[in-house]
Amino acid sequence: MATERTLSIIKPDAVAKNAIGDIIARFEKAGLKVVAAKMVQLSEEKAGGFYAEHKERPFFKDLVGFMTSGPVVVQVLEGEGAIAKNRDLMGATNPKEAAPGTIRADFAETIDANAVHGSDSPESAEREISYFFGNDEICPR
Ligand code: RTP
Ligand code: MG
Repeated sequence: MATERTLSIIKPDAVAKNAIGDIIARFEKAGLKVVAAKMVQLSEEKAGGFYAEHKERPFFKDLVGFMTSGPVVVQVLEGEGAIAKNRDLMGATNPKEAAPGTIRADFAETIDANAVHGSDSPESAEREISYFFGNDEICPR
């Protein structure tokens, strides 16, 4: 499998729980490398643009409200099959359906505040990484 990059966001609920380190440890233990990282307070515009694909969904307003409710940690993860590997580590969107031992099962309770985001395809990963990081902010390792 090819080396890939994916965008990960540690969402406001997990930051508020002081779980940043525990979550990043899971990525590193699974062989993913952090090649870019920053903490940011998203504006409504930035959060809405990030989730533009969901603009017409009933949950869009709540989603933007949640993502702007506190700071997030945005990272680029690199590794073999990084996109699928990160999604496996995250677990299902709804924490109640997430497999035991996944990040969402262990750090989240509701579908609205579900601890982490991860790109869902190579196309999303490319768009999402460039939405947050310039090339000079990514450190190949
Ligand atoms: P994410 O984009 O945040 O990594 O989550 P995901 O791929 O697992 O789920 P997605 O379908 O992209 O939805 C984005 C976020 O919107 C919220 N959501 N709420 N109430 C609902 O039915 C519903 N569906 C989605 C979730 O917080 C989800 O993470
Ligand atoms: Mg998604």
